[in-house]
Amino acid sequence: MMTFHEELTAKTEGVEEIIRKYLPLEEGLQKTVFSASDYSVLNGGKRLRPLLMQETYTLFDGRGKGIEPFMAAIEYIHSSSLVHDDLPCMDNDEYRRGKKSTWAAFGEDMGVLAGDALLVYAFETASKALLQCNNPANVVKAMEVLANKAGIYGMIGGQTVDVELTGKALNEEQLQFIYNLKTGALIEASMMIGAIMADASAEDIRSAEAIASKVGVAFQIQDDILDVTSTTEVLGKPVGSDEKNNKTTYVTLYGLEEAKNKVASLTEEALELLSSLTGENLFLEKLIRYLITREN
Ligand code: GRG
Repeated sequence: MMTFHEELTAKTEGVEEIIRKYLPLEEGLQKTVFSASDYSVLNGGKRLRPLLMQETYTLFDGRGKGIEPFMAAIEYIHSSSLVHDDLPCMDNDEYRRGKKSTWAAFGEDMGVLAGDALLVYAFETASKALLQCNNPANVVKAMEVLANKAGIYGMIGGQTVDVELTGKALNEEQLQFIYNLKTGALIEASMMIGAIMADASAEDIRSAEAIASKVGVAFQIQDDILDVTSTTEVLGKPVGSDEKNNKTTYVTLYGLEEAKNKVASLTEEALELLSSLTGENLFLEKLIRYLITREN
């Protein structure tokens, strides 16, 4: 029997193939923007969001390849957000996943364009699910969730508040808002789309959203913890970036111990909700548990 880590590696490789398959070819007069986009996507992310999507799809008995364009699309959106997040006008980070960030490698202009390109290309890719699935209404519903959770009511909304309040002392409510939207929304989209494309009931889609919301906030708090406890080598980007950018995080607000406790309790709540569903997916349970112990 495979260990969890063997299974994780095998499944991540499968996801990697799907992400690669839908990427644009690096050709034509505009090839720089393709190169910058491909560079941003193909540099060794954990592929957590497409993995969560795939496993939620399986949990709700999803069959067939209709989920694949959405798995690629969610990773393109995630990559586009990282490309823009690293820009000089945002976090001004020159390294990401152990390599030059996109703007540092291709210039600030191409960084802006590659982020834009990936965001739009994600929707072009998602629309291809129509050819691979016999329920077009689910594709439209999944695309709406993708746009909603990535956009002004989701990630971009969260980033707006984050940018505007950087350097100010935040209260718990403001911090919750930022974490729910900036990080939580895309993880919610991942699990909801898995459920939608598996033709799950409205109630099950709501449960997937609730589970993902807890996983998303726990994931962001873990990110705050690693910014303080990890090393640049392990993390692939400079540690101490929150302090450098004068950011209030869960760790600065409540301390390391309390932050660790919060990650653990949110994870338990997510797992409890997951176990109350009819279907079962042991790998998904382990994946959610792994997120607390992850080191990068
Ligand atoms: C262009 C869609 C778009 C948005 C622009 C910049 C921005 C608005 C949003 C930034 C959102 C952001 C950077 C949230 C942080 C989320 C987070 C914890 C990212 C780290 O994710 P991992 O650990 O990264 O999954 P890997 O490298 O494994 O992919």
